[in-house]
Amino acid sequence: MPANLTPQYLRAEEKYKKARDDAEKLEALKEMLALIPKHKGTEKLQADIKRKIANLRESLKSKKNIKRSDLSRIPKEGAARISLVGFPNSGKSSFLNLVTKAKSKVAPFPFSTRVPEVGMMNWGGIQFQIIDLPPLSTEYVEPFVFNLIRSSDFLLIFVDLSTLAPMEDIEVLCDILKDKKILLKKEDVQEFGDNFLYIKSLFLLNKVDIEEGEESAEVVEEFFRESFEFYRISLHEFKIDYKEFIGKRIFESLDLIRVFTKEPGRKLVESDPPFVLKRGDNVGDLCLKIHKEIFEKFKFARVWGNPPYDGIKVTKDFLLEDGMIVEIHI
Ligand SMILES: Nc1nc2c(ncn2[C@@H]2O[C@H](COP(=O)(O)OP(=O)(O)OP(=O)(O)O)[C@@H](O)[C@H]2O)c(=O)[nH]1
Ligand SMILES: [Mg+2]
Repeated sequence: MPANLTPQYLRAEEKYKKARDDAEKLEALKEMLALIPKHKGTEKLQADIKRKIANLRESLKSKKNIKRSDLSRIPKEGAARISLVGFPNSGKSSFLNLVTKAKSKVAPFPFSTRVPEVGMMNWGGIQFQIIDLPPLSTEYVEPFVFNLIRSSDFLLIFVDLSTLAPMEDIEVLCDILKDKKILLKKEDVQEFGDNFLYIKSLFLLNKVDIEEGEESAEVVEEFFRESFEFYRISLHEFKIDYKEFIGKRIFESLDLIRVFTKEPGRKLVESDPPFVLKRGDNVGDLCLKIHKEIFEKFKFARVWGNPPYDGIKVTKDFLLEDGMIVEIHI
């Protein structure tokens, strides 16, 4: 049976042949399907168009998924990666904007953050990478959110004191993470086993400015006293002390130390950022951090710092402490 294709259909088919990408092809195919004369003679052709549409939709969907999962590929920068985790509206984006130069969208409605936003927070001369994440939810949460949480050295957990039940929120939040094999309670590690990841965290009880905010914070803290560390904040009445406290807690719980280096015979350049090392690292570790060649050519170092070291001569084994100044001789 003749197909009796119309000029309009043939034009749509031409569009399909000339389409530059899958999206254009899909548009043209949909047009072709709408314009094709519907009778027995075109049944095979109709089926063919429908199959092509289905295949293209599938391929476009998987391309879109790959793109979303790419969102977790954020290169690590600074001394540590800290992710902001919490339910919608708890203040994560407000926090990022207050402690870094980033400009994440803040809104009174939930789910305003859809993709991760990154900023660098300066604390004590070092930089922490802060990632503002889309909120957690009992509904679907995109996998990149958990991938970014897993790749973090520390989590700031935001608790909204203005919700009906902040304590329940905390329980649910922990369950959502546990479901993804992420633990916030150290004591849970033994119970759940090795394929769970424990990540250090600080719980920020936000919005203490609201009526009875302090009282609510008190109750939450009392209830979870054994399990988590809390800190009360109001991002509407932000204080620089918050940043100081939070930065120090992160720094200390990650067992980091800052070590300054100076050139032999020269004064310390105050503006030079310190090297960030782990507690327990020695002068040899510092050399390796600077360059392998420095480690290999190392003769001795001089160290200033507490307990009163006034340029004492040391070897690679010398244990470093936070704030020490080191002069390496090669
Ligand atoms: N009263 C009060 N409101 C706050 C405080 N911090 C944030 N808010 C408000 O809470 C709302 C949500 O703030 P966001 O910073 O967008 O919260 P979020 O956690 O990023 O929200 P999502 O992106 O949806 O996950 C905004 O209207 C803020 O102005 C606070 O300390 N006190
Ligand atoms: Mg947000």
